[in-house]
Amino acid sequence: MNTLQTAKPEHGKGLWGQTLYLFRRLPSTNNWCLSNIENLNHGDIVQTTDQTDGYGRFGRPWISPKHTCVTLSVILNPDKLAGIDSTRFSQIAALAVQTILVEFDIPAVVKWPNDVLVGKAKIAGILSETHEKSGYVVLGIGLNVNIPPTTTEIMQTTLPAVSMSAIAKKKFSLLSVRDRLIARLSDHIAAAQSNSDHIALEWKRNDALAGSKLIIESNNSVMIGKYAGMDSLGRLVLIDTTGQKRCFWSGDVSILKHAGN
Ligand code: BT5
Repeated sequence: MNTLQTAKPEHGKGLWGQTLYLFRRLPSTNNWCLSNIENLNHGDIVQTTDQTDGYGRFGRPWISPKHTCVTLSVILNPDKLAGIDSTRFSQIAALAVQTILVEFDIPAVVKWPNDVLVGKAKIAGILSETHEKSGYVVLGIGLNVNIPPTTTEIMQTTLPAVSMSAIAKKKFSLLSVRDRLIARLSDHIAAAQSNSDHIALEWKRNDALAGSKLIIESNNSVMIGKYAGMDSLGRLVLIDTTGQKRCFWSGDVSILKHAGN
């Protein structure tokens, strides 16, 4: 039974000096937080280094071979984050991951709605879920740190997957990657609160989709068009084949043609 008592609390290591609870093993940090939200506070973080049944959007599996990934969930109370719409939390998390990767000399970019890529390969995924009764948001982050490129589970993902160690040809300390990620998450949240354009500007500077022709699947329909950026609400904007502007709140995007191809 994984209760808070079975976790190692690291006081001061969460967001804004809150507590980080480190579990030896959990099926899913997001799922655990959603089931135990009453014991958690704004800024607390739940982490495991052995996530056995992680998931992404629409219940897709999220693979994290043990002791090789940062897998954690951050608890956010939207009422305490004036100035940021909670629909933007996952974009802030993607920017925080992208920022630390660049700091580690890994040329990462963000891909709408919730991915971080290096080249065409996915290195991190973000999943934001809202606990209905409390309104708290559980912001899950999975980052591939030391996964060897030959790991079979990771070779079976639909998009190619990659890890920090595979790119940099060296291993990273999971703890220092995690601590830096939490620090940058706090920085991006503060910047988004003080400047309503922060997310859009940072996204534009690091956008994997810039200039490309796309196919988007959303709500059981498929559309092709030219990417026209992310708007100030966080929606993907597409110019369809008739020249009409279309905006999407959610969906799965594939690049048909890169800029310059
Ligand atoms: C995501 O979903 O990318 C969100 C992933 C969120 C994972 C975190 S880990 C901590 C927290 N606890 C959880 O249980 N979840 C969160 P989506 O956009 O639906 O992408 C899922 C797809 O990514 C899968 O269908 C695979 O093709 C691919 N995938 C799975 N594991 C991967 C990995 N380690 N690296 C790259 N791609 C992966």
